[in-house]
Amino acid sequence: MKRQLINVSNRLPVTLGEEIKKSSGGLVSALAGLEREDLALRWIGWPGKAVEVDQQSDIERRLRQEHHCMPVFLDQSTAHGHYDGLSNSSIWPLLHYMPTYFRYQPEWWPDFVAANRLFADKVQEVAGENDLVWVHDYQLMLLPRMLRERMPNLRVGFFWHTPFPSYEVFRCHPHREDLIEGVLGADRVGFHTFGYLRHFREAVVRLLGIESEITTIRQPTHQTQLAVCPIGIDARRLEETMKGESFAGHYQKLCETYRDQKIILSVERLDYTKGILRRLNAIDRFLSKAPDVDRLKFIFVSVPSREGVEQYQELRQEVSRRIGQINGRHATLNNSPIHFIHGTVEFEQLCALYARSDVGLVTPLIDGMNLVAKEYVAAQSEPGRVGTLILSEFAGAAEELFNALVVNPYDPGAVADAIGMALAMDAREKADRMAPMRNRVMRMDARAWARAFVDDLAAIEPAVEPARKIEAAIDRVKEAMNGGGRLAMFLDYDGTLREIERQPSAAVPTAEIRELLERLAAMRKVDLTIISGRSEEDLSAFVGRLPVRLIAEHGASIRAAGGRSWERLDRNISTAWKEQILRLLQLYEQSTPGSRIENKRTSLVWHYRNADPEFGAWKAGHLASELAALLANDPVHIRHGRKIVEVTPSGIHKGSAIVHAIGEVRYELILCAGDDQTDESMFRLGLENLLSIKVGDRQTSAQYRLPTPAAFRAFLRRCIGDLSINPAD
Ligand code: GDG
Repeated sequence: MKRQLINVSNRLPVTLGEEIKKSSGGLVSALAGLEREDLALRWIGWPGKAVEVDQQSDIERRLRQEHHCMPVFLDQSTAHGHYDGLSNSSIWPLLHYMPTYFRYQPEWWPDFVAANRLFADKVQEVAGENDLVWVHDYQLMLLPRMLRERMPNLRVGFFWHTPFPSYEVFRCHPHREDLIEGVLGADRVGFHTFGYLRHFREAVVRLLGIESEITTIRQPTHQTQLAVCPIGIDARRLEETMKGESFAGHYQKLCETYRDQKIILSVERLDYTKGILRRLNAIDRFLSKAPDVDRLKFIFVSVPSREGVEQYQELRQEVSRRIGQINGRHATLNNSPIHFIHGTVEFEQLCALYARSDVGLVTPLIDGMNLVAKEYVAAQSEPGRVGTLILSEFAGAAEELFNALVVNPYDPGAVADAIGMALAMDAREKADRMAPMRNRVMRMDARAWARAFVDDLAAIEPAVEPARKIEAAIDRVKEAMNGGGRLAMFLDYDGTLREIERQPSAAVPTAEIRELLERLAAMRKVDLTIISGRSEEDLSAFVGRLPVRLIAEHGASIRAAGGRSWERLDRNISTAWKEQILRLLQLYEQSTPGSRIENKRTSLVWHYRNADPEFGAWKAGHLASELAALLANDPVHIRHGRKIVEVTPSGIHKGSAIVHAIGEVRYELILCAGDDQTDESMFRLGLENLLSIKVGDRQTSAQYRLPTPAAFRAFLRRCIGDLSINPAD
């Protein structure tokens, strides 16, 4: 069977009526170009209006058969809370740096979750394990994570059509963590510009505390790749339209109507991000000084948008009021300078407008990309009749269209001057500016964009290691348990048995962990040891009451199962360096808010988990090099681990503590499990009956890997015959 490319966007590209009409947006053509022999295209989305329950199955059948579309039916109230509410009143304004437009009602959140869940149900119904899923935009931010939880092998891409703002703005959202975590379920996340990518990564680091490289975010279950892939226009459709008769007719008509006039064109959805009111101020200013207003026509095509959201209704009224005012002020007997269309025009008419206009005036206050700017450029195909593009520096498109007259839309004087310059520009300069832009826009079109994204998504290896492999480990443990010999278990605590907490003192064992350890400890043939970098006090407090052996401070002390006193394994080891190093760490603690020192018997640790993540990491790098220089001749080991820098005597490590603990006992199997660098000394012991398990995603010499502490606990349960949980979960 063909592999499917399942494209999921909030809105299906169809209009429901007597007939079902397929819309012809850029995304539709871009993806149609991908339909190859090996890829079958499917669409999932909301069909645009609430459908009566008794009509749903008929509409669904027709959508599937005629258009390969799978509808997600939402009742009116869920659709309102999801779309008008959470998506467009709370997330959209923040993505566009406009917290003053932010509105939030707690009852919208359950609608948002429910709608995303219904989308996930539909994907699950349609998708096979080997398929590709491409999710679009902020309305579906929770969907990638839901899909990963349900179908871990599915390859999921996510594309942001909007900007992604600075963390300082995004953090205003009450559900910021859920939203970001939702997106991180994807294998690949695409942005129009590097600026948006950089902001997104920063939000991940600061909100979720995940350390990441610039374009890779490692998570226990998979990696998310971040990529810059600016969207393009449907160049082929535009070119073909401009060859057609309908276009020629409209073009001719425009030339006649505006025979002696210069046209300055703006096209957009009526949205506060598009900068319409500020643009009108600039036009007002320009007209006040313009020598011949009769020769000028500003045409606005303002497409009605999100009319269910209050601020859009207010904007519409304000725009009409301002236009009336400006036209009143500058109209002459023969002309009123602004022609305002509140509606859509046919694509042929739009192309004719682009081609006939002398200036394309595109001045959003902020815009993910802005395809109108690119379409305007593409329509300047006749060498003798080329217009000029004025483009806001805050549109993503400005990064590619830098030969335009780039303006600051907040500066009415600068925009007014740019209009003057554009109208006065000589033909040569217009052509010189336009040619390289048009070349790029025609080549890097929507098809090229979609192909690049999908090819890279398809090349990603399935995220989860085959469950089969861990089954082999379970079999080995079970075999050892059923055999005649004994079994030793050396289990690290934080990050292995127990999830990491921001405050180390909060990581007390849960009831589930206590019960699990008790069951293991009660097994006659099993010798259980908890082996940790924690102090004797911490370990005693956390698991000291259980009948298990404890090894503290990475192997510096050991306490027998049920024992009370600790045996010190560090008798001949010097800690004379501690005093001087403590003074140094105190300086770092003082200058790095949120960091703190842990003074253990044999070692010193500087923790920076609660410091600013970037500043903390930077200071930690400095500290590690300073320590390396200071302690070059001391028998210590300096470790820059997970949000810590630690100095320990070099003779002490978990591996040697295990050798000590085992002593003369002959074990059938020795199981070691851990999550960080200090656990590698156990994994590298080289004993032939060793079974080693790494929890988490970093490099390791362990034989097996599990993604999370929860998966490790499930593994232990399986080993002792509790079949209720799957370790691959
Ligand atoms: C979002 C992001 C990002 C407009 N009026 C008519 C009409 N249009 C078409 C244009 C263009 C599209 O609508 C508008 O696209 P934009 O990119 O300008 O803006 P948004 O709708 O805000 O889109 C944006 C985009 O997603 C893609 O990632 O660039 O930043 O906000 O294609 O041609 N089409 C017709 N009649 C009209 O009256 N036929």
